[in-house]
Amino acid sequence: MTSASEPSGCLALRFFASVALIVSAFVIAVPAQAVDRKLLTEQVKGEFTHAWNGYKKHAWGNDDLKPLSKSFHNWYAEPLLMTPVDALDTMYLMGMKAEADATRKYITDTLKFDKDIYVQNFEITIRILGGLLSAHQLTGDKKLLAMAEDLGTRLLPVFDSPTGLPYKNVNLKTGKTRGEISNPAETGTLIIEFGTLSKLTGKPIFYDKAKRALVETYKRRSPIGLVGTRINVETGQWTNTGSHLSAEIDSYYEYLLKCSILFGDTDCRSMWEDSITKINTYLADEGENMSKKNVSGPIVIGELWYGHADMNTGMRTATTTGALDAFFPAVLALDGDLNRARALQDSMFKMWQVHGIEPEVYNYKTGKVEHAGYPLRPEIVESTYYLYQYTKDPKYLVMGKRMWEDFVKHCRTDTGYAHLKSVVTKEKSDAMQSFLFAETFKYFYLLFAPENTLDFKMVVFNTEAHPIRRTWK
Ligand code: DMJ
Repeated sequence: MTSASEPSGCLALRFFASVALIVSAFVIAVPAQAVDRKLLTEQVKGEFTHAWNGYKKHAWGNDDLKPLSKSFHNWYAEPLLMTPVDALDTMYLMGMKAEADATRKYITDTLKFDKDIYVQNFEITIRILGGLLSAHQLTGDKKLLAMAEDLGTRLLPVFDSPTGLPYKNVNLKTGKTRGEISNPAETGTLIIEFGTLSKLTGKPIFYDKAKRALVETYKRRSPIGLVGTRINVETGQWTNTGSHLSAEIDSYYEYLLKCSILFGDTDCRSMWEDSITKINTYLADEGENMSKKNVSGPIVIGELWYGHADMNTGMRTATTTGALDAFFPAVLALDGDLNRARALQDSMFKMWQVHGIEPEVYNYKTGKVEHAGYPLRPEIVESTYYLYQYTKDPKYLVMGKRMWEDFVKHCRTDTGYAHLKSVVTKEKSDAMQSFLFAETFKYFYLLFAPENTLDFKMVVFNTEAHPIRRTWK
């Protein structure tokens, strides 16, 4: 390990030598081969339908299917139709119009938010609010927008803290809040959904509250420009100063960039530009030719990872990454940094290949899995789709095909798809989160489907893969 007084720049350079040794032990197995996109597109749609039918048979009206016990799980005392709402826009994109229309009618007839339950603002925003808004834009169904406005209004009390940073939970009926220890992902991943709600309803309050939460998070960055893992929304003090791109921070950065693209918000742009510089300074373990955004020469394989550092000192605290971190090649590509995006995607695919499916936490210095679970996460597929969109390099189709085959092989059950307890043993666990439908199947489908399925350049995906179009001036 490293000495506590060593500057992080030297650390990064010295560290790269050991990283290079580890990664050179793996071979990027992306052989040139024809990819039958039509067949894969049909397979993805078929597997989506298989899991959807499992949900309908064993869990209809509830949040999630439990695919091993063939029962269901609800997040709260009353269901919020997580799976149908998350799945709806994917059905439309897959051309399942009759099924989608029936599901949409079920949602608009059944789902009410006047419920005496404390919900997690972040999860409800990205899944339900995002799902309703996206489906509204795809169909023009005004009932979906009315539902989104009702839900957004019920969530607004979260922002009534002394700092403007949102509480984690709110009671949908009473508006009471709780959960003062939050994190950047939860305080800063709201503006696409709340902002879109403002644009579509003409009511600025949603945009303004979510923007303030994003700015207040950014304002509390350390003197070297990093954010930590946990923050008290009442005092504004950090309670955990670990900085990284993983759980509890990840989509905060994603939304800084996407806010600037979707809304043309120049504050978001400058917050993003400052943040990405600091990320690349303190979190990256990288080789020499990573500093230019779009080098034309060949990429040096496997020379980029992002680790953990203390937000105040910049000292490396862990050399771990994982399934959640795999969203970052997509963000880099969206920002135009294709050199880093490609290199990082190669690293993530190496992580996938160690056990034939990616773990939740992987130490890229030791090559060891530190948390072996795989809850059907989409991020690495998302990044494969972005990389293919920006480069049209068939390598990403081959990469996606490999992942798809592994995913089906290890996670499919007779009634749906199951989380893996361990990517090492491939033992399954009895859960199937709704982002399987919103994200994992959607990104696999869009990767292989005809280019006119969705105009990639015309949408911004929220962090739950619900596409939002800028339909306002
Ligand atoms: C999803 O709910 C979102 O992508 C979120 O940003 C991170 N976690 C899951 C998928 O892994």
